[in-house]
Amino acid sequence: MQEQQKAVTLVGVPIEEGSGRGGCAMGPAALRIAGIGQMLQELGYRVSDAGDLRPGPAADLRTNPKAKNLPIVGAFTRLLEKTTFDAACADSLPVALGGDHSLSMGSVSGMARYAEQVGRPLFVLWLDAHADFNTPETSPSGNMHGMPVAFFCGQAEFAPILPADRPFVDPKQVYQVGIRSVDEEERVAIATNKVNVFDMRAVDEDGVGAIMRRILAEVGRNNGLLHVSLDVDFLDPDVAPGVGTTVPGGATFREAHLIMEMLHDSGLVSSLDLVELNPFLDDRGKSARVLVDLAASLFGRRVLDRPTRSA
Ligand code: NNH
Ligand code: MN
Ligand code: MN
Ligand code: MN
Repeated sequence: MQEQQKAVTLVGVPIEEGSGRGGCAMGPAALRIAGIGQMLQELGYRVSDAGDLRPGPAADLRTNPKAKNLPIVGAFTRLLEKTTFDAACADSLPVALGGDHSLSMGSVSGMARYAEQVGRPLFVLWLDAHADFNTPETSPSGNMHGMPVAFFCGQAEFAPILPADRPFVDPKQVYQVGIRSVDEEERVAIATNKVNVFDMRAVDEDGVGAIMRRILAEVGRNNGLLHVSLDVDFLDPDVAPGVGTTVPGGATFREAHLIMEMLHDSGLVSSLDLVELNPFLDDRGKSARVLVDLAASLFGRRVLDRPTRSA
């Protein structure tokens, strides 16, 4: 394998203003303490650390009760969009260490710009209890961590955070797995826009192995890039309690690992977000360690060598 020469760029994104509560800003520090960088080095990657992004609020963006903390969320979006794009252009796989899920407005938009430049379609795997397809108009909370998918799909009416003529992600190229909490109008929006949703019932009925084989076959067939966005609340709260929006009935430790192992074997992953970790709510670093462990599987740690199963 070529894995030895592969490069990864860690980007700390200490944003919590998209989530409506404090704590996620400590996420990048917790992931570093849990050994994210060392783990990647041990797996043979060249790791560069872009440090933590620290933008000030954007002066041109107005505060808006329907999109809370827009000036700082927008500033993070702009900076992370550029940082992600630059890393991908330098052939280094960007890993955003969150930070709340509003950061995916930036990371995915940066990857969409990169995908357009290299002429490949961008697919997104959204591992989350929530669909995050609200807009300022539909959101019951005004919290922007519930809006990133609508934003990078070009569906949300936002103030001009990024250029209006930027590349968007086709909602039909968004795959959501683990969903079990969707707001009323959001339900309509994901159906209308034909987002591919595998809710927890689908996981129970079909199993994550079958679901992932379908998704990866589709991405592979299209020579796509695959951005993976992992929200801590995708996992069952027993597995990962360190998150503000726990929803019972989430993915098990083994289901999550299988997804990561299959992602690695596919060779399709172009970029990763680890988001919504709230160390203030965690149980002695448990959730931070689970995230690093899952990332290790995604980056190639395995128990035994085995032939790759075909779809
Ligand atoms: N759907 C709710 C909202 O938009 C909750 C979103 N919270 C999340 N998303 N944690 O992953 O406010
Ligand atoms: Mn989310
Ligand atoms: Mn969530
Ligand atoms: Mn790999």
